[in-house]
Amino acid sequence: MSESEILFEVKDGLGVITLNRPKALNALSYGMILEMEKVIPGWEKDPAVKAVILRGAGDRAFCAGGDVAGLYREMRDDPKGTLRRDFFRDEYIVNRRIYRYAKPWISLIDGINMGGGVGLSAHGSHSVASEKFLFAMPETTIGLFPDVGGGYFLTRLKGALGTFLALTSHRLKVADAIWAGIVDAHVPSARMDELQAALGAADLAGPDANRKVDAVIARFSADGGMPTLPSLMPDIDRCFSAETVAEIEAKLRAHPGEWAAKQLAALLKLSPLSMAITLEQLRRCANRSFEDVMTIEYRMSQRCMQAGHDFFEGVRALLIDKDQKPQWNPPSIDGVTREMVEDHFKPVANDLFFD
Ligand code: QUE
Repeated sequence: MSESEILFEVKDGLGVITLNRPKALNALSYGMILEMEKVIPGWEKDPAVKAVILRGAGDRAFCAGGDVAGLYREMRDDPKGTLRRDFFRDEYIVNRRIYRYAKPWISLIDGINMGGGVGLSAHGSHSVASEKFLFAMPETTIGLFPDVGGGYFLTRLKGALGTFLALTSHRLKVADAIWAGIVDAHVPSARMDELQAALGAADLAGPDANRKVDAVIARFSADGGMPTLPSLMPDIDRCFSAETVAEIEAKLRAHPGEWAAKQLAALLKLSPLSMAITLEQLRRCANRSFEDVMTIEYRMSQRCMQAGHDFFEGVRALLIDKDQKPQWNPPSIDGVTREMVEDHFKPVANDLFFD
């Protein structure tokens, strides 16, 4: 086995990328991001590559997110470090390259896919998920916001579903992810290799390459089961269509039943500032281009990397000390001012723009 954190191989006309940190659930390190950005532009022009396949090593995860522990360590040990600036910039450049990729970008998701992993899969042309699939945008849990293009795809989901997923970190299994339009099809874990071989054997040439990939995937697709979201959507729409986090909390408080009480209890554990900036992110990103969304999210990311932000407390409590008891600042939503929120959307010195 190679020790590389990410593997690249051209095989049967497919550019195959394997995220290869199985012990860290394939969490995306800065090195992995840089290597992707080195290889994938070349594959886009290389006639020997007809499509890209993205997979995760090991049997648990596709990708658990970004390597936020690395950002935490730099913040703690090296106040002048540049990782906090460069990580998000280069990650978002890769997300945008995938969104605009000229060839099929096919993610075979056989396990956990959260945060940064969603940014590598959701913006591609195709994604399939196995029975081990588990999706979430869990960033409000650690004092961040649903980035990597969350502002783009979450605002395009039905009703208030995107707001619900963004604020609560709610997890979806494969049936719900298909229903939501976050993945295209269910392919059983046991058939993922076979699907890849069939894509390798297929003629994917021409302008209808994406349609040809659809047809191959359809041969391996199975029923993903019954989604739970259809019956929850009335409650989600009623409680999560609101202008402010305080209003959402009030609606949940007033809403009868166990579901609303559970959502409220979940929200009350999360970073109030994260929830407020996330709601503002979704408002500002609705109907914007992918590139505009990445500019907005980059500004937000840089504000979140400043000393004293909830992000460091969240990573500390959830991933480093694992005490599960983050001390958020402010501790509740009534402490979050308009100015604190607006601060996350101001231009930064090293702004990220695309032409
Ligand atoms: C929220 C997140 C992340 C998270 C947990 C959250 C995240 C992330 C990881 C993670 C998980 C396992 C690892 C690792 C990182 O956890 O982005 O290195 O081994 O990468 O509540 O956003």
